[in-house]
This record gives sequence, C-alpha cells and structure tokens, in this order.
Amino acid sequence: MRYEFYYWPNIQGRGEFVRLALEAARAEYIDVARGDEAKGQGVPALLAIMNGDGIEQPPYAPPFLKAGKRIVAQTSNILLYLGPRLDLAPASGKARQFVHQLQLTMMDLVKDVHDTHHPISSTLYYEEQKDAARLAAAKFIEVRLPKYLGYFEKVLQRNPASGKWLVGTSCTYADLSLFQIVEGLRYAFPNAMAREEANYPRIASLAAKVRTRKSIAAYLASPRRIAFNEMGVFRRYSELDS
Ligand SMILES: N[C@@H](CCC(=O)N[C@@H](CS)C(=O)NCC(=O)O)C(=O)O
Repeated sequence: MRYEFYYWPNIQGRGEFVRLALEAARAEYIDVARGDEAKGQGVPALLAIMNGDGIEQPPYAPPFLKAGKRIVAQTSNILLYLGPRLDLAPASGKARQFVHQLQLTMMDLVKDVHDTHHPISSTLYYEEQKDAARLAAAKFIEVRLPKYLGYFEKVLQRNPASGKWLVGTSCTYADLSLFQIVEGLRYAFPNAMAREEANYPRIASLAAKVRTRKSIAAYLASPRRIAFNEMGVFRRYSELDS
C-alpha cells in the first residue's frame, strides 16, 4: 500500500504523530501537501479533499490519510487504522483498545499545549491573547503537565510485561507519540522540563529508546523532519516558560 498523507507542509503539528508511525515502519507514503503543485500535489491537493468535492466521507481538518479509496481523518483514528497494518499495535483487542485510549489522552494533552498559546481562540493571533496565554501556560506547567506526565509514568510502571513500553513488550504508535510529546515539551518549555523531567525516568528512557531506533534516527536526521517552529502546536515563547 502506498499511502497518501495530508498535512500542513511547514509544521510538525498533529501530523507528526502520523509521520512518525509511517517512518518507524518505513511505510511507503507521499507527504502530499509538501509535494509539487505542478504534479497535482501541494496545499491545493489538501484543500481539494478538505472541501469535500465529490468525496463521500470528507474529513473536517488535517491530518488525514488516503489509503486506496479510503480517507481516514482524526489523528488517533488514523493511528488506530495504521497501527495493525504497520505492526505498531498489539494483537489482542484489549491491549489495542488501551493503546487507542492512551493516544486519545495524548491528543488531549496536545490540545492543552495548544491552549497555552491560544487560550481564547485559534482564530486570534498569539499577540492578541498574550495575557491569557501567560495564565494558561502557568497553570499548564503547574498542574496539567505533572498530571499528564505522572499518568504516563504510572502506565509505564504498571505495565506487567516490561515497564519499558506503554503496552505489552514492543513499541506501539503510542510510544512514538509519547516520544514526540517529550520532544515538543522540551522545545516549548525548556525551563519547566529541565525542572520536571527527573520525576519521570521511565518516560525519559522510553523517549531515548524511540529516538535511537534505526528508522526514527534516520528520519530525524533527514529533511523530511520539519524543525519545531512558532507556527506549530509546540511553540517556544520564553514568557510562557516559567
Ligand atoms: N482532533 C483533530 C484536530 C485536527 C486539527 O485541529 N487540525 C488543525 C491542524 S493541527 C487544523 O488544521 N484545523 C483546522 C480547523 O480546525 O479549522 C485531530 O486530532 O486530528
């Protein structure tokens, strides 16, 4: 299967969780919106699907994935679809559902991170909501960040199979996503993370293990990996990092 992946071309954003799964499995895929408009790719190709012209089940927003004639949207839903196909999900239904549950929880965290710089509305510029952003970020760092990281640390600790991966004995897409979250938090909140991270040794070791997997290390060193920047979900604004 040659997948067509659709996401905004200049940011990691939510699309990065899908890119990491495709890359970890060395799946064959095209990152369509980063492709050549002259060849029918680029952002116009993404917008055409978003507009839903002639599409029976149109997506609301990127990321989305085209697999043959099928179009799958919503980050967690895309990973639910790809997981077993890329050998990044457990075999048992119960374990697979827990991986999905963890992914949904991570996407809640991502929304909380987004709301640190856009607490009022994503239709306003950051500069128009800076005061609210300071308060949102302070509360995120003080309350939400330790709550989420504490939860994932506990899941790792309670995994009877290994304690190294979130579920079972091998790496799933949820582990890849937790790696991405750690990377993003380190980028956006370097001071807060420098203080907090020592409390979550299992998460830190999981992130290090994902980072050094051959396929992931190759991807991270390649031009396919977009650098973090102030247009994505994880943004570095020093005034928001206590
Ligand atoms: N819950 C969705 C959120 C999708 C989403 O918010 N996509 C953003 C980019 S990360 C977007 O382009 N949204 C356009 C919009 O909401 O109008 C997911 O996880 O995929």
